[in-house]
Amino acid sequence: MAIINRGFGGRRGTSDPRLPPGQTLVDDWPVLTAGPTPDISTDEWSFTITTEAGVQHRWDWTTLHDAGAEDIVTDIHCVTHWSRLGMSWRGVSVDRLFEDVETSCDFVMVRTHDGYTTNVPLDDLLEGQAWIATEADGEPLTAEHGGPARLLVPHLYFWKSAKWVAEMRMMPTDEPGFWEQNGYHLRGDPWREERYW
Ligand SMILES: Nc1nc2c(c(=O)[nH]1)N[C@H]1C(S)=C(S)[C@@H](COP(=O)(O)O)O[C@H]1N2
Ligand SMILES: [Mo]
Repeated sequence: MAIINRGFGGRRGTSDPRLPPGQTLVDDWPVLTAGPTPDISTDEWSFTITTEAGVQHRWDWTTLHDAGAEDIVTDIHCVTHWSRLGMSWRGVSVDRLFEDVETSCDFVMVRTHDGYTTNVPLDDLLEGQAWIATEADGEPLTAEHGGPARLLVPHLYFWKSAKWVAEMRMMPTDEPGFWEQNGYHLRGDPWREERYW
C-alpha cells in the first residue's frame, strides 16, 4: 500500500505547496547525527516497547518483518530548513507493533542503540503516521541514515525520526528528549513552525 502525505503535485514558481514555511528543497540527503555512526548488524538489532507496568514487547529483525512491511511515499522536513519531497520508504507501521500493547500513557520516549532520545506523543505515532523504516529510496537504509532500522515520523520535524531505533518507553507525562532538552520544541510540527521553545 502506498501512502501519500500532502502530495499536491506540481510547483508554483520556486515554491512548492508541499513545503512548510521556512523550508527549502534539497535534492541530496544530508546526514545529521549528534555523535558517531554506530555499526549495528541486523542480528544485533532489536526493538522493544516498554509499558508503564514494565511489560516488554520485543521484536528482532525477523519478527519485525513478520509484522508486515509496507511502502510509503512521503516528504521529510528537517528543522535546519531542508526538506525532501516524495521520498520512497519501506517499513512496518507502528500501529502493527502496538496491537497487543496495553497502556494508558499518552507519551513515548524513543531511545536508540546509540543513546539518542526524543519524545513523541503516542497520538503522533499511531493511525498510519509512523513506521519502523528499513529501506529508503529503494535500498536498505545505510548506517549513516539509521540502518538497519530507524523511526520515521514524517509529519513532524525529522529530529523525531530516531535513527538506530531501539525502544519506545511509555510515559504518563511529556518529558524532553535530547534535542528537546537543548531547546527544540516538545512536539515539532513543521506546518506550525514548532522549531524551538
Ligand atoms: N540516533 C539518532 N537519531 C537521530 C539523530 C541523531 O543524532 N541520533 N539526529 C536527528 C536529526 S536532528 C535529524 S535532522 C535526522 C537526520 O536524519 P538523516 O541523517 O538520515 O538525514 O535524524 C534524527 N535522528
Ligand atoms: Mo535535525
